[in-house]
Formats: sequence, C-alpha cells, structure tokens
Amino acid sequence: MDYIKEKLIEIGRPKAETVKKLIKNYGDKTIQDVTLGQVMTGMKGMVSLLTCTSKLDAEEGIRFRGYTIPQLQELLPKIQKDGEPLPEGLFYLMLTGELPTVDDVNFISNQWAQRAQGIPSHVYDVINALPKDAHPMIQFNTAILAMSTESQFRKAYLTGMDKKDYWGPTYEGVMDLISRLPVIAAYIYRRVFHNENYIDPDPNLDWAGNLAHMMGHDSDEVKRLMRLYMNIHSDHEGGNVSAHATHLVGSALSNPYYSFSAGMNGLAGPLHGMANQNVMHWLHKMVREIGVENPSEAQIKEYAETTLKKGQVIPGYGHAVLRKTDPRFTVQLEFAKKYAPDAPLIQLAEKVYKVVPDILLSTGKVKNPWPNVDAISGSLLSSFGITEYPIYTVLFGVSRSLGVLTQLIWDRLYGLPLERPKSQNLAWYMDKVGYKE
Ligand code: CMX
Repeated sequence: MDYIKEKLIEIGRPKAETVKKLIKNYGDKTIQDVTLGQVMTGMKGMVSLLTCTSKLDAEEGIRFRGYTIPQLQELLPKIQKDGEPLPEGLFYLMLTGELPTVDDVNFISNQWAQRAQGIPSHVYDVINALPKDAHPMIQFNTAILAMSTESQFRKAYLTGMDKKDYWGPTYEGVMDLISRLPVIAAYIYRRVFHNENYIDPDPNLDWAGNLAHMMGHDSDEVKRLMRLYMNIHSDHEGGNVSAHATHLVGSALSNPYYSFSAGMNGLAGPLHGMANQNVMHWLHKMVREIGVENPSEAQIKEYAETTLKKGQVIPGYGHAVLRKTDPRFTVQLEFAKKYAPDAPLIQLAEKVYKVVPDILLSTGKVKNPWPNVDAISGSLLSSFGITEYPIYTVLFGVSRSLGVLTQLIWDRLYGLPLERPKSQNLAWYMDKVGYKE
C-alpha cells in the first residue's frame, strides 16, 4: 500500500466515525429552512452536500482546503521559482488536507506517468470509430467510458469486499483515470486538428507539462499556462454540475469511470464548461458582424444588448454562487499581462469586461454580472497558440478530474450512502404554499 493510502486511512477512519455519530446522534436536527424559491431555481444555496476539497465564497471566490489561489501560487511546489504550481500538489492538498512537499509532488508525478501507460488499445479503437467531426467532448466521454473495462473498483466489488474498504480501489481507479486523461485529451486533439500526427508522452515531464507537450505546444510558456489552467479549473465545491453529477452517480457505487463520465456530460453543457468555447464563438461572431478586428466599447455594448434581446445569454458572465469577479478570471488576466501583454484577444476580453457587467446589471434580473472563469480562458489559450476552440472544454474536463474524483474518494472514505432526494408534483408545491389560480 502506498504512503498516501496509509495517510488516508489515518485521516479518513476518524472522519467516517464522526459522520456515523453525527447521523446517529444529531440526524433529526434541522440545519436549514428550504424555500420554494430555492427548490424551483436550481436548489441554489440549499445546503445538502458534504465536501471537503474546496469551498466557494460568493464574494471572495474559491478556496482549496482553506487556501486562496494567490496563496497556493506561493505555497505549492513549482518547477521554476516564478512559475505556476504543479497540479499534482493541488491534488495532494485536496486529498489529504495538507500542503505537499516536493517529494509528495514527485511521487504523484511518477505515479501518474507510470499509470498513464496502461490505456488499453480498445480505447483508441473506440475513439477512432467516431467521426472526426464528433465534438471532442463526445470523443472524450466515450473514451472515459471505454476505459471503465479497467475499473479496479468493479473487480474488487465483485470479489465481495467490506464496505469500509471501498475507498481503496476507488483511489486506485481515480489515480489510473487522472493519469490517463491528458493522454486521451491530447490524442483527440491531434486526431481532430493535427492530421493524426500523434506525439508520445515525455516521461521526464510533469502531468500538465506533458499534456502541453503531447498536444504539440512545447514552449515553456504554454507548459506554465497549462499548469495554471489545470489548477484553477480543478474544483469548485460540491454543488456545481460536474461535481454533483460525479458524486450522485458515484453514490450508486458506480465506478470512478462511470461517475466521472456523468460529470463530464454535465460539463459539456453551455451553461457550464462549454461556455469557454462559446465565449470564443461569441467574440468572433461579434468581430465578424461589426466588421472590425478591434471594436469600440460602444460597438461591443450594442452587440451585447442585441444578444440579450434575442433571449440568449452572454457566455462567460454570471455565476450561480459568485457575486464578484471570479478570481480565476483575474489570475488568468494577470498571467496574460505578464506573458502576452499585447495579445489582441486579451485586449478584446478586457474591453468586454468593461462593458458587459453594466449591461447585465441593467436587466435587473442577473444576480451576478461579473465574469467567470470562462470569460477569458479561451482568449488566453488562443493567444498562446491553442486556437482550436472545441478542445477547450476537454481541457477543463482534464482539470476537473482532480477535484471531483478527490471528492469521490472522500465520499467513499466518509461512507456516504445512496443519494435519493424526494420529489413532488406541481400540485403539492401549490398546496404547500397555499397558491390559488
Ligand atoms: N447573460 C444573460 N442572461 C443571464 C446571464 C448572462 N451571462 N447570467 C444570468 N442571466 C439570466 C438568467 O438566464 C436568468 O434569466 P431568466 O430569469 O429569464 O431565466 C436570470 O439572469 C437570473 O439568473 P441568475 O440567477 O443570475 O443565474 P443562474 O444562477 O440561474 O445561472 C449561469 C448561472 C452561470 C448559468 C448564468 O449566469 C449563465 O447562463 N451564464 C452564461 C453561461 C456561462 O458563462 N456559464 C459558465 C459558468 C461557469 C462554469 O460553470 O464554467
């Protein structure tokens, strides 16, 4: 058993005991009143999930195990002193709650490099059977499901194991799956956009650096950008669609591949991870329709207002929880200013940022008019040469595996049961609040 698993037993067992005692001794305590509005508007703010990896504050943004993004940029191990932290370190932090040492990060990097070699050949056959113009998220999700033939959890479950040990093969499956996602993502990228001209992994590179390398973007800057991208998209508490879907499906003891694939199907929605691609469509359509490369603020305003008049959303803006500019937006803008200060797409994204919040506020209904992570991520990737927009949500998905699959390991460590909320019909709700037609 590796030392991380030993650590998880040490940390996880007492926590599982606490969960049991909470249910037994305090299970009938009311923790929150639920309003009809909450139920009917996507359960916003309804406390109903147990997640330890990260916490989202409406004003401040995300904290991973208590640390903000700027704090982690200082505290997590990096390759270059002025570089971005290695996502391996963030994974270790989310999993154990402790800041990693350089040795911890190297251990995970090596583990992932070794495990990445185990992708069975049928996974590539399955991808190759799909048309090349199938959206990369279709290819990505299909590959994830195809990899579930390797599920260690499924095999262990069939042998008949003790419930409290389920987390062990879940951990193994998660480590396998995370290690293989960059290889799959790069394979799809090269298949669709680079004439099937594939690039082997470099065993000396870290997980995110290798992804950039296998995609064919080998510069130091793109590797740094990929580390940043993989960190900031990794986790956003438990209630976002990709995390919640992974957790929900996992609660049926579906293996990590099934569970993660469910999360990725959610990520592929335009209100969630697909927004990064849609932002680029929106920007390019704007430039095309206005007819100039560098539209003025007045022209952007008019275009944004037309989008709203058509009953469409402005992608990259708004959030179900956040009520301020997303710190994941800010950190990307800072990166762009440092490494690509003159990139036209970044300047355009900044101009949109000046104009769009006021327009959204003026609707009187948008609760958060500020940019989210997707408002700039595509402009940034594009400015560094990754111009093929349909791959952006796949990259988001590779990153998201770090958080949601850590949450899945913790679901098993806590011993959480099958999720099964109660549903009611419309008449029940009308009756409950005394509504009369
Ligand atoms: N453009 C136009 N209208 C918007 C809007 C936007 N960017 N954001 C919210 N609204 C609208 C909603 O559609 C809703 O309209 P109706 O009352 O007519 O249905 C109203 O404002 C209230 O919505 P809200 O409570 O402010 O927002 P929600 O919590 O329901 O939705 C989100 C949040 C992200 C889905 C929404 O802001 C949105 O659609 N944004 C654009 C898509 C996007 O960027 N998604 C990525 C989010 C981050 C991620 O997961 O990656």
